[in-house]
Amino acid sequence: MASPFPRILSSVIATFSLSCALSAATPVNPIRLDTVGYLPEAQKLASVDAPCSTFDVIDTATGAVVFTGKASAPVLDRDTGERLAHVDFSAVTKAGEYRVEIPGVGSSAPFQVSNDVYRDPFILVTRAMYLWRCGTAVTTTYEGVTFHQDACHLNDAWTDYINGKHEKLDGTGGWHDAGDYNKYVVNAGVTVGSMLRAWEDFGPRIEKIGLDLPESGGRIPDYLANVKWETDWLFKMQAPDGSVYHKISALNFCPFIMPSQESAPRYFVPWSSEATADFVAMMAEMSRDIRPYDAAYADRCLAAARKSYAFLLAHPAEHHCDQSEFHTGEYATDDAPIRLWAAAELWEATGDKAVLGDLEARIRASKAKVEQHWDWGDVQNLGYFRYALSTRPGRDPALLAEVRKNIVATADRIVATARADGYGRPLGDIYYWGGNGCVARQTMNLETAYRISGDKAFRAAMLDALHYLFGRNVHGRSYVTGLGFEPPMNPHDRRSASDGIIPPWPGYLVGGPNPGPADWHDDERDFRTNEIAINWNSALIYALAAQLPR
Ligand code: 9MR
Ligand code: ZN
Repeated sequence: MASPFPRILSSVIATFSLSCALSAATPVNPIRLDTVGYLPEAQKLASVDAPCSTFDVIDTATGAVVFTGKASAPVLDRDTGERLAHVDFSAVTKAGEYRVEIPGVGSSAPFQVSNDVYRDPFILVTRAMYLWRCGTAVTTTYEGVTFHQDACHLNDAWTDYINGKHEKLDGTGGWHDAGDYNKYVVNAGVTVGSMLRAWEDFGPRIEKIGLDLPESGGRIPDYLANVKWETDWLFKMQAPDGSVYHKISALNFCPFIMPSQESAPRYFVPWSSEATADFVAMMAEMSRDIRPYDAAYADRCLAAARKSYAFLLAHPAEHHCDQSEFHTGEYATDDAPIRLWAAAELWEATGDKAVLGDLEARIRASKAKVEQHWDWGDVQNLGYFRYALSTRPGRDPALLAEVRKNIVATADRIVATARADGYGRPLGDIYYWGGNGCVARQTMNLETAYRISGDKAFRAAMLDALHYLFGRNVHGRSYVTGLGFEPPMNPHDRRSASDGIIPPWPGYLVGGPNPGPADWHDDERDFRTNEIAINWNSALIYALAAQLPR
């Protein structure tokens, strides 16, 4: 990715060492646990980076010791190099607020135990998608602070790069991508896919929750209306021939200004097969999910999906677009995984035998290799999950058995990885750009495997992902703005950096440590570890939706 910062600053950021990052910051609490909290019946573990033997759990309301236990012997954590003991306070099941106290070590951050401990976080993180809206004013008040953005990018966008003429075509709406304000169809793919998958897997629980959106009170449930804001925009990204424009973007990332202040021209960027395939999948999926509430919209989505699918069949070669004049997000990748997901969603939406044939040929060609951790380029996983859990008839039983077996085997590896990690991190010792989002998205592998096998270990490991992201990590901090203990205060988010308000916009998961376990810097310049992005938030939405009360 072209850097929005001078090369020299990027290399300064990149050369922060693990030790420097650990020692330069305020001291890290050695008792690391989920600072948001735990479900009553769930396993509850803290990782302790200090010698310890016994520990107490204190009820913060009364000061009473409600549980006393013994810490495990310390174990060397391979990636951080720390010797971590575990304390297990699963026995604390009564709703309340608590902290762990260890003689000679100190006291943990407070945490909740409650049946609906992830409900408010779910609302916050889902509403954060609304706050990402482009082309409209948005406002929210959180913990007494009001955040506001005026309507932005009302001139989206110019056609210079798609037809050689300097004309305006309506490309308003949609979500900004991340800490930057551009709009990319490929990253919309995994985002809409993860959010709609949450609706399909946990809809009855989600539907009970109001999101207080401008659309609230209408005939479409809030959660779907929230996603529809993006599909409304996607229609504008489809060319008359069915190809789909890759993105709407300025030539460069803008400085830290509010979105309504960005005046640089923004352009439609030519079609790509990746964007076209993602479009097919998103529109086919939306057509199914929204049909009970708005059949006409569902029909429009399905017609658009079919049209772009036909275009893809007529253009089987991978087609990346020329982005050479653009120094913004690229989101260029192998299109085969995305074509697989597109076929899966269109088949599920229509039951069309020819589309199933295409899907199964693609699954065979891919060897049904389920990815253990994945992001915007690996949406074949969404295709496998769809294929495996569909109730439609007609699948090849041998292939179906193979896909299901691979999903379960991959989830087994995720569970083993989490168990072997000192912080229960389901991604283990792998760290890359956006790793936090991938930790959250692994919960989809686990939920799918659970639905296939019924093995409760998968459901338990889904909580490990949340615990890591909310503070059971080397920093002992929450990685989500506005939630838990010492959350990020300076995310790489242009709104947060330029609105003149101290707390950052709430409900956003930052990319996380990269390239090492401690390489996270709560510094607004550090787009490599401290940026926010729609794809990562969507994964956290899925992970939280899975834990909503029934
Ligand atoms: O999430 C993307 C990551 O996988 C890539 O390695 C990185 C570099 O290309 O780009 C990330 O996506 C960024 C996008 O290019 C522009 N908007 C912000 C995204 C999050 O950092
Ligand atoms: Zn905008």
